[in-house]
Amino acid sequence: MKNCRIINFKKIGNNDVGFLIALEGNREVPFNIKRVYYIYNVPKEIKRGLHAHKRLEQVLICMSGSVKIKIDDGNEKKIIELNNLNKGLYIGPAIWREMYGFGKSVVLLILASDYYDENDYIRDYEEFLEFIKKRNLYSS
Ligand code: T46
Repeated sequence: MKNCRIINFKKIGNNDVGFLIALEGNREVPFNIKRVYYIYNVPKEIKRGLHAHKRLEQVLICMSGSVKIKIDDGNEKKIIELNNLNKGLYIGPAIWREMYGFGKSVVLLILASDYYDENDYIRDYEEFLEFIKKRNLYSS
């Protein structure tokens, strides 16, 4: 899907001494990192996300346990399971996302390209589809 992809991070180390993963902005992470936040202690039955961003780019990394992310570009939908410390899910602008299948042991870390701005959110699915339509018109 355009605007979403798995990034494989390089692990440094081995089973004898353990591993280290280093993430740098504009290198492993394809943008300048302005904000880091994490989501944890989410009950199993709860769905989070249910929105898209107009401009924000993010990389999601599951630091503990496993979580499912449904991504939707208005055309195609995909479900990705994040359960590996050396994989990140890049989500670009104009992608509807839903995170589910948490559990109390899950810690989801997010690296974001910008500061928190509620005006960048599209929290209504119909509005998201309209946004995509307009965006496609201007980009073609
Ligand atoms: C996203 C997914 C993956 C802040 O005050 N600062 C922040 O940096 C963030 C991210 C949120 N908030 C406030 C806004 C809401 O009052 O925290 C509350 C919960 O946010 P929200 O319902 O948007 O959380 P999620 O888990 O549904 O979505 C979050 C991010 O907001 C979103 O950008 O892509 O994680």
